[in-house]
Amino acid sequence: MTGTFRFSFGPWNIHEGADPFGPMVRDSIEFNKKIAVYKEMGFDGVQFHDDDAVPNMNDLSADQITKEAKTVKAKLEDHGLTPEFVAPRLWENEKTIDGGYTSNCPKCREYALERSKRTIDIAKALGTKNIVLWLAREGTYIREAKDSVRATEQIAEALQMMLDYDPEIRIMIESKPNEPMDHTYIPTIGHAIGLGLLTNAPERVGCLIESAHAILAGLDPSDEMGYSLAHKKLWSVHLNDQNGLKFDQDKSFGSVDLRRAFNQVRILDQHGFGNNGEWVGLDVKAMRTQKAEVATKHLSNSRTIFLKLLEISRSLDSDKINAMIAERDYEELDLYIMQSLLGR
Ligand code: 3MF
Ligand code: MG
Repeated sequence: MTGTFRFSFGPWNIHEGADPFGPMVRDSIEFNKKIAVYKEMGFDGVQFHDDDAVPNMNDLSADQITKEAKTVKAKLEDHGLTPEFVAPRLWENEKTIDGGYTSNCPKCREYALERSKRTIDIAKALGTKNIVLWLAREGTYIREAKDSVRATEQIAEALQMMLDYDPEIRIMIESKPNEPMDHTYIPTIGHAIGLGLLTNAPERVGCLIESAHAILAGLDPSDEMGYSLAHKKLWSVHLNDQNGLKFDQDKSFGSVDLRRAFNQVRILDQHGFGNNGEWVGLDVKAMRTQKAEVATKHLSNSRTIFLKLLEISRSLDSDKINAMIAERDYEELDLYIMQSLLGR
């Protein structure tokens, strides 16, 4: 089996280069200008946070939000772009200081649920059934602040509310072990898949794997992908790279560990990722040092690296590999893979 690969990214991946220790170093680029560069770089899909589509949504009524989102849909159509998913941004507003669905404040939890409904309205208006939940602040800085049983139930209840609100949508959980929280409640893809089982429609709950998030959990991203592929739950990915256990770096795909990237491409290809319309999302950040005119290279480079690794993966001699496996000569297999990555 081979996969089918179409590429997507979110407008936040073309950014101003601010970090926690310094301000913006590049001017903001308006949404219209951003969507004009997708096709040129070989991307056909756009990922959204709810407020990437409707920036001032907290000041608008539900009807106004839908109306606004429809104008965005028209802009996408002008450029021949497809919306991949919409994700509620539940980590910036003051009402999400203590979390969204697991906040200890009932009014804040209500805000998170209402905002999630508006996200679904936006997805509907844009023309996608995919909702992504990165559960950014659903966790603790100190354990005693929340009850982990109740918190898990609250997240599952939020999923159920969304599944009931629109019977067409499906939800992809994006796990991440830490940052901004010390510990999150959904740190790995196994947790994400398990969460679906607490709803009455697990077939509508899948996952999105981000390479760096798996690495931050001390796991190999390709094995996380394998686990979710075996469950038929891998509905999207955020490919990138990560230099050890630091903050979430979102480095260009393959730029730290080429072999780790190769194994992600290989597992996706060998198990037909994309054949049901799944997208290869890239969640990468430009280096702060990058000048404005060339601050999209991290995206096009990541795609190029993916396609090169795909070529290498497809060029491997599977009879040769099978013979080495049958002989249990994994040293020889190791060299064969390394030589292939080195261009022999
Ligand atoms: C956080 C992330 C986010 C999510 C995005 C969609 C900026 O570590 O990776 O990307 O992927 O919010 O859920
Ligand atoms: Mg991400």
